[in-house]
Amino acid sequence: MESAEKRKRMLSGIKPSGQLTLGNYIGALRNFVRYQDDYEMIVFIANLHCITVYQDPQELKKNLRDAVALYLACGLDPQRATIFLQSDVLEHAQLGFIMNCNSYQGELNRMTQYKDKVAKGETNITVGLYTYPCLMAADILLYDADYVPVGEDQKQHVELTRDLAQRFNHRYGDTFRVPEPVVPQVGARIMSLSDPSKKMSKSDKGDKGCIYLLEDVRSARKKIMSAVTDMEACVRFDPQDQPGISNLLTIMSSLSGEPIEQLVQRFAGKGYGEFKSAVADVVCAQLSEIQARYQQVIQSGMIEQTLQQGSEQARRLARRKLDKVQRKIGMEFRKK
Ligand code: ATP
Ligand code: LTN
Repeated sequence: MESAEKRKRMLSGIKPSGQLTLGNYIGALRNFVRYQDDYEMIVFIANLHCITVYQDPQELKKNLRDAVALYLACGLDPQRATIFLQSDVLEHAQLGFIMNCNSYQGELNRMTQYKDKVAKGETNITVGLYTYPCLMAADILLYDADYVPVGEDQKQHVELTRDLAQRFNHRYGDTFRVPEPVVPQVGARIMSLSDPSKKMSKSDKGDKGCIYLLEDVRSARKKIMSAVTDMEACVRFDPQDQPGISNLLTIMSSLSGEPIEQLVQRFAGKGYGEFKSAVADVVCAQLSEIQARYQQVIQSGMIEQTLQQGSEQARRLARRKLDKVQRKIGMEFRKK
């Protein structure tokens, strides 16, 4: 039965720039699944965002398919959530350009992801990567999202989206809903197992620090057992002085639901080997469950059907919003 009160809308996306990781799962994906009962959920695969960095076409195709399969395997339900491929809804790119024209270079220069790449001396930064936050704003504003669940690294982009929405509304009259980021309290930034000062990242290829959702569980266990820790020999939550152990505590707590303080008590006086082994048990159990469902999804034909249905639903909403935007700007004068 339809509830009389209109549900708030939530929207998010993940770039298929590699295989999805445990960081993506804890920081984003599993929250989409949790929220789908309480919100009108729209999730997409950001395949425009991912080509801001060169992708091997064969690998990209596989990653795309796997990303959709993993959305479903992790529990997103196409009956409750709208799931689609960003490039199937052309309005994203169109509103993205309009957002480019309403953003300033100074604002984009301040985006941490871009600044970090410049600071590292990367020279082949594409124009697409530079303007990517404008496309992300378009993704969100096209659907009048109330909330955007993301990991810590994306909060700044949602804040820029808010600024752009407010600026547009001020210039052209009320057009966009101003969204709010939703960042999980635990697990918003899972760190690399091999360098706990860095975010666990799917584009760090060949890194021992990253656990992939479709990775062999034996390999995942090995990575956890050899995760970088410290010489303190004490399981304590102290991200500053014991970043490796704190990261493992965060991973375990987010997957098991057991509060960090309780885990610290449970492992008081125990060695790192025993603690790591317990973390590995929890991670491997979660991976096994996801991988079993992934196999079912891959064989079911659900992927095509989900994307077809999702893109039709999304297109309807996006078209209406884009028409409104173009009329407000004065760049369209016909009634549609
Ligand atoms: P890359 O590693 O290629 O930079 P990414 O995984 O950071 O990519 P996305 O795939 O777009 O980027 O991220 C999807 C979602 O997962 C975002 O909400 C992001 O904040 C979250 N996320 C990514 N990595 C982590 C992490 N290590 N910990 C927590 N959340 C994360
Ligand atoms: N930029 C995000 C992925 C992304 C996204 C979005 C997230 C693209 N569009 C809209 C939330 C809402 C990233 O790289 N992690």
